[in-house]
Amino acid sequence: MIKQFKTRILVLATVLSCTVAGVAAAADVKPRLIRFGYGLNEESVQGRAARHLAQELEKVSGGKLKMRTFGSANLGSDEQMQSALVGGAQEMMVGSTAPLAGMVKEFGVFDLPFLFNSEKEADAVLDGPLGQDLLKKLEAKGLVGLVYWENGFRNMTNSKRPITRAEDLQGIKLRVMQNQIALGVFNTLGANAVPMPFSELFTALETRTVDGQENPITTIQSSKFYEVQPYLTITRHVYTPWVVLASKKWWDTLSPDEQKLIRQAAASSRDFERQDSRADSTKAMGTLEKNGMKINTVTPEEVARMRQKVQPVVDKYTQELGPELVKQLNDEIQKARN
Ligand code: TK8
Repeated sequence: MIKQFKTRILVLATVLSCTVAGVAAAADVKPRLIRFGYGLNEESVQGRAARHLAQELEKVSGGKLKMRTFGSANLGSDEQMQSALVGGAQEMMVGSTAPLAGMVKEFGVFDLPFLFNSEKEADAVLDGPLGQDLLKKLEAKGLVGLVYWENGFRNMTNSKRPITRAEDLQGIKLRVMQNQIALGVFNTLGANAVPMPFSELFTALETRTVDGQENPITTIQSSKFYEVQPYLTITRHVYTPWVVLASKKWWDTLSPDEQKLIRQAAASSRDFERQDSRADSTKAMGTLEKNGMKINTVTPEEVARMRQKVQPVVDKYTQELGPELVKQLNDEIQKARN
């Protein structure tokens, strides 16, 4: 009888402690305000995922961890926010991998063109050993890399002409993301590549400071590039991830419980964002058509030609990034492909 009673108490205690841990009530969690910055506007996939992250964090922390989100680069461009995080002036952000290559050069692998064939391959590499190792490298530079969101396969837009072959890029001033690989790739394809932060891009297109740019369909739609760019060419030349980052300086002041809850909410935002991005991509394409964009797709033969054309750039940067790293990347892609 007594023994049975004891067992019951034990079971009850276990159930209780599990529940409490889940709600973080007994955990070491202090009320905090977290500033989270991103570059696209509030109606973008980034905006929706940022709000999801804020809600999730509030939920798992029982309302203690509050996140305030700032879209449209209101806290600065990706590079400016990266610096603010390193210095501890801002807690969190999401941004592209391309400008991160300035801190951890290996992030440049994602600017090598024509690597991934599908989102599934990208997910496998990013959530697998290579992607996770790259995130760990950020810590020495003052950043904590939490999860990858999908920015996506990039396509070209411009105000001059449809791009049916690489030669059509001749004389087109094309804004590219800010690293050497992107610059090398687009100059080699024949464009005049101009590196520029995303936050300055719409105005640059509107004033014809540049003729074109390249980004995923979802961004072309949410940033309303169709208002200033009549031509869209589907090239899917590169897949860019976004990385959710925290300031290491700030992160180190958090309790292990707080860090765990933030990681948990970040993982939920990753799953939400990828699903949303993929669903939105199809919808966005319709919106671009309705808004009068002239859309063409480069043929597989032309993609093969472009690939050949940029091979010297790929070879050069494979040496600089590390041939073992690029081999690992290709191996992981092959594994996901089969
Ligand atoms: C937004 C950028 C954007 C990226 C770019 O801050 O720079 O073109 O694709 O998503 O990170």
